[in-house]
Amino acid sequence: MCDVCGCDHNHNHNGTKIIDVNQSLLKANEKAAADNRKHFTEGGILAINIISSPGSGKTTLLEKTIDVLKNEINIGVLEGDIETELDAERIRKKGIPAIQLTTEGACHLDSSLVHKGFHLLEHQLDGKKLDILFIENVGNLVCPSFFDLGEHLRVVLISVPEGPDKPLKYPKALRTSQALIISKSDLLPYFDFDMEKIKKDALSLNPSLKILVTSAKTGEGIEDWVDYIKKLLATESTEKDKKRK
Ligand SMILES: Nc1nc2c(ncn2[C@@H]2O[C@H](COP(=O)(O)OP(=O)(O)OP(=O)(O)O)[C@@H](O)[C@H]2O)c(=O)[nH]1
Ligand SMILES: [Mg+2]
Repeated sequence: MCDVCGCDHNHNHNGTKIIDVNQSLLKANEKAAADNRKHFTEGGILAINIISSPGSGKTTLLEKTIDVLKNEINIGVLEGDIETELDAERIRKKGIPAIQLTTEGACHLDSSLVHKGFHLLEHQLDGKKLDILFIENVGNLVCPSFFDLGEHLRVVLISVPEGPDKPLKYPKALRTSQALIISKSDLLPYFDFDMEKIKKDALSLNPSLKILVTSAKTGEGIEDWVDYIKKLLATESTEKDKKRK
């Protein structure tokens, strides 16, 4: 059950109480998120939280990213889903350690689940240090926006078939992310998709948003995405070195 949007909720409730409970849950989540972030930063791990509607291409993008990066960068993955191990199995097939976090009904991950998942993942690493932790959130463009997981980077995917109106309809996802990936660009010939409009609307909500257009099918934009992550990784390491001095 989701504590934020109330999906799966019994609607016969007193609104004030629900808001009180939700605010304390969000506060508890923020504290756990700060702890996670500190832990990742101290461990030299870049944590990336990927959010989108179901089926926008999160796992496929991860598979492509792993293909490009796995020989030079140590990657671990936490997979969020309501049910099944399917996405974690896809990642493990690539030779990458992955833990499936099943939320049993909740439509988002929270920081305490990520904390637990990360410690389970550590057991699979045989003492190897991770460079990047990808966290694939539950497919949902609403609730994951409210939950900081302790990531350094939040990426939102919107795929071409979903339509260019999504930024304005789901503004919180755009406002809380640092990067937008417009995925499935190979499908542009088959949809009325106004690329200029989606970019303009997204930037009107978040002027510093990094926007990438990708296709896991043709490979368009994958190199730009990988370069973007590598630059962030280098910046994180430089910042850490500066602090050490
Ligand atoms: N044409 C095309 N199809 C894609 C692309 N990326 C993913 N798909 C397809 O879209 C479907 C969903 O992809 P997933 O990667 O499983 O999507 P997801 O966001 O991880 O889905 P959930 O985890 O269920 O939310 C699959 O059939 C993919 O093959 C792309 O770039 N182009
Ligand atoms: Mg997936």
